[in-house]
Amino acid sequence: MVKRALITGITGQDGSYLAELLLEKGYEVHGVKRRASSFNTQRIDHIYDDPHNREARLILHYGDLTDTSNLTRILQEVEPDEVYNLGAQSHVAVSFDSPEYTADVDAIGTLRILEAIRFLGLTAKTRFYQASTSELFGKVQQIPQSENTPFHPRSPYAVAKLYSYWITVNYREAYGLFACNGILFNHESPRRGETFVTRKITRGLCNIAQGLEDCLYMGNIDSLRDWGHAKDYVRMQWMMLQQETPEDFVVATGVQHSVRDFLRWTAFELGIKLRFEGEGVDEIAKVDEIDGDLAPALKVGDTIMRIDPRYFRPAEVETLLGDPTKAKLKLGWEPEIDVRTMCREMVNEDLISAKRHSLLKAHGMELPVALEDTGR
Ligand code: NDP
Ligand code: GDR
Repeated sequence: MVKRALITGITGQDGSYLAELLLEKGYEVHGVKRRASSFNTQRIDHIYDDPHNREARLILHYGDLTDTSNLTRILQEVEPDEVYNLGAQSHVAVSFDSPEYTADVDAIGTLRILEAIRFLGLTAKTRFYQASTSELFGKVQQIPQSENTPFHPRSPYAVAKLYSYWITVNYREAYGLFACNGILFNHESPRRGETFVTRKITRGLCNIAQGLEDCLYMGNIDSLRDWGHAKDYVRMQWMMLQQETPEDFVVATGVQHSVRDFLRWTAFELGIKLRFEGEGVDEIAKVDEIDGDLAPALKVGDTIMRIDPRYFRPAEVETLLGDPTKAKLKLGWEPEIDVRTMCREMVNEDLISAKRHSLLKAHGMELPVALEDTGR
C-alpha cells in the first residue's frame, strides 16, 4: 500500500525538503498551498508533476490554516496516513507586528487540523507531526535545552507555538492520536527565507561582493543559536512518525555560534576577512583583507555591515543550545551536515544568483534585486 502524506507549508523551506524525502520513499504527497497573487511554488517546482498525469505523486490543494472548512475538506479527500503541520507565520520579528494573525495561523490552525482529524474519524489512522520550536524555551533557564527544560516564550510567535505544542500533547493524551512535537532548533539551507538571519547574511554579502548592494544592516549580532541543516531536520520529522509510540523530541546539533560568527564565515567563503569596530549600535564591519576574485566590487577598508536598531526585537531570545541526546539514543538520528558546510552551500548558491544579476547589469540589462524590504 502506498502511504499518503499531507504537508501544510509545503511551499516553505522544510515543506520542500520533506516533500522530496517522502517522494523518494514512495509516498503519495499532498500539499496545502496558499493562493497568492504571484507564483509561490519556486521551492517545489522541480518536483511538481503535471496534474493531468494520472501517475502524479505530488498533488497540491489550495488552502489556508485559517480556514476550517477548507482544511476539513482536504483531510476528508486525502485521508492521509501522516500529516505534517509545517505551515506557519514563521518569522519571530513579524509576529510582533501581526500577533493576532500569527495566533490564528500558528495556534488555532493546529487545533483546526486536529479537530478535523477527530471529527472525520481519522484518529486511529492518521499520524500527526507538529512543527514545534526552540523558541518555546525563549528566556533560557537551563543550558543546554532538552525535552525537560521549562518553556518561557518571548514573542507572539512563540506563545502561539506554545498553544500548538500543548494541544498536540492534549490530543495524544485525550484521544489516543499518534501525535508528536518536534522541538526543532534553527535550521537553514539555500532555500531559507531571505529575511531570516543566515540567508540575509549570505545573500546580502554575495550581493555586496558583486556590487549590487553597498551595506548590510543587522540587528543583534551577539545573539547565539544552534544552527543545523534543514535536510537533516526533515529526516527526523519523518522518523518521529515511524516510532512505535508517539513522543516529543528536541532536534538540534548541540553546538552554538553567534550571528557575528556567521557573518565572519560568510565573508571567509567570499575570500574576505572582516574587522569589527565600535560597540553596540555603533558597531561596524570593515573589509580587512581580500583573497581571490569572488568580491570584485570590494576593496580593503570598505564598510559592509552596520547595526540598525530597527532589527532589534521588543523581547529577544539571546541564547539557544539544544541537547539532542534523546533523538540520538532513541531514534539513532545524527545531523550529517555541519554549520560551516551549510554556510558554504548557501554562499555558493547566492553567489550564482548575484553573479547572474551582476552580469546582466554589466550588459545594461539590470534586474531589480529584491532588497530586504520588510523592515525585519
Ligand atoms: P517557512 O516560512 O519557510 O514556510 C512556512 C510555510 O507556511 C510556507 O509554505 C507558507 O506559505 C506556509 N504558510 C504561512 N501562512 C500560512 C497559512 N495561513 N496557511 C497555510 N500555510 C501557511 O518556514 P520553515 O519551512 O522554515 O519552517 C517550517 C515550520 O517549522 C514552521 O511552522 C516554523 O514555524 C517551524 N520551525 C522552523 C524552524 C526553522 O529554523 N526553520 C525551527 C523550528 C520550527 P507561503 O509559501 O505561501 O508563504
Ligand atoms: P529566529 O531566526 O528568530 O531564531 O527564528 P532569525 O534567523 O530570524 O533570527 C536569529 C537571531 O538573529 C538575530 N538577528 C537578526 N535576525 C533577522 N531575521 N534579521 C536581522 O537583521 C538580524 N540581526 C540579528 C535575531 O534577533 C535572532 O536573535 C527562526 C524561525 O525559523 C522560527 O520559525 C523558528 O521557530 C526558530 O528559528 C527556531
